[in-house]
Amino acid sequence: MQRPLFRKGVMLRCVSCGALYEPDPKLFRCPRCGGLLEVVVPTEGVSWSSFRGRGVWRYRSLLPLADEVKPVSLREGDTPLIRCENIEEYVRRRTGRAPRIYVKFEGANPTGSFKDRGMTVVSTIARELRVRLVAAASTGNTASSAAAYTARAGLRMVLVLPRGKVALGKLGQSILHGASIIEVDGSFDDAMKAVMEAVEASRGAIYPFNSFNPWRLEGQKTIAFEVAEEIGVPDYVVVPVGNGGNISAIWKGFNELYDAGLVGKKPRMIGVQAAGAAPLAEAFERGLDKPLFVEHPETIATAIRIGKPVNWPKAMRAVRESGGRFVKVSDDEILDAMKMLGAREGIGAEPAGASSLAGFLKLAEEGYFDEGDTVVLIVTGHALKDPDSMLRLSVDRREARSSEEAVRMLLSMLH
Ligand code: AN7
Repeated sequence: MQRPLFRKGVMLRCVSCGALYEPDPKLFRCPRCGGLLEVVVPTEGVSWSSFRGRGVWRYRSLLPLADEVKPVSLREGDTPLIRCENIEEYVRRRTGRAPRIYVKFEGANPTGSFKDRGMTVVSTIARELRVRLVAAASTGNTASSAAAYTARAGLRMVLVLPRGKVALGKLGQSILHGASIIEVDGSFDDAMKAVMEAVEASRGAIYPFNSFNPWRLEGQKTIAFEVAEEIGVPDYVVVPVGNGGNISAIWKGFNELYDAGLVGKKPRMIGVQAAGAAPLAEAFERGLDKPLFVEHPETIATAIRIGKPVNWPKAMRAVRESGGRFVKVSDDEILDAMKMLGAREGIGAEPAGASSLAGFLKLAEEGYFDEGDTVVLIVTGHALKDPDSMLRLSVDRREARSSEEAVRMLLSMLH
């Protein structure tokens, strides 16, 4: 007999019609209505003392995999939660109010983004299932992470990328970790469509690592667990949104802590989108409950250059249920936030990662936050992912024709 893959009591639930199913690692759509599925994990008997070790697998008692299954892991998670007093001071001077600001620095994960939290779970499942081929569409970070984890698991990986639109570091990582790469002329949404169709046509032989695979989001929900364990439940969590998987995973994490009786409140979730790729933020601002898909999304934050977010029902629910909101930010606001994190706090964010600060600053200027509120900004990816965006920032930068001239320049800088 094969050993069980999942913990006892784990189920799949359709987020549209509520139908419940036995946990099938290859079921990605509700057979009844076609809706997205979410994993239901039993929370009875889970206590703070049931968490052991470090990183994502510390929270194993709330993860769906059976205890006997050995994880494919790079020691992901356990990322720093950094108080940002310099930005607090800036906000206090600009607005007269000083919320407490923390950055959850997901750039500190093994491949430099939050994706690693999900990939440790799905690559473990794929290895247990001995799948023939793993596929993922990506704006870059899913690719980097999936390539690394499948390499470690001994699985074959093929990435479908929008040609010419993936940041340099991410493309380099994908090559480094030995994945096959298909570069498609089109957007991320075209790449995603290709992966979904191929998964369907292969009848389960191709296993998808994109976030419509609900098992991946189980790893990502540990962001909530780490924040709550370190500082309790904040008033607001600000999350960059592309496909909408991460914001819904974090919301799910806080709900599970609440259901387990480990915390007594939930945060408001704020989703940030780039103005040129804002199907959810635009819809929210107009009071619609369906996204306004964008055919040709464009933003410097290539990680979230996504016009048709597959997880939109989950993302919309996270924001509405929590009493939060969506907000959109311009590319200039994103670059300013990236510079502020880098030059005032020493935190290196890629543009999409800095968009959480950009969204926060925009709302802070509108008086959205109160004195004493605690706000956690999720900085989703590392600056080194996207060297070109760093080189666009301005700084005092001079050329010296000789070392003597460099000496004169150095000494002149004392004044
Ligand atoms: C740095 O890699 O979609 O809302 O294909 O890389 O869960 O999609 C990346 C997404 C935010 C958005 N910040 O998260 C991909 C991809 C960074 C990201 C997001 C992404 P979701």
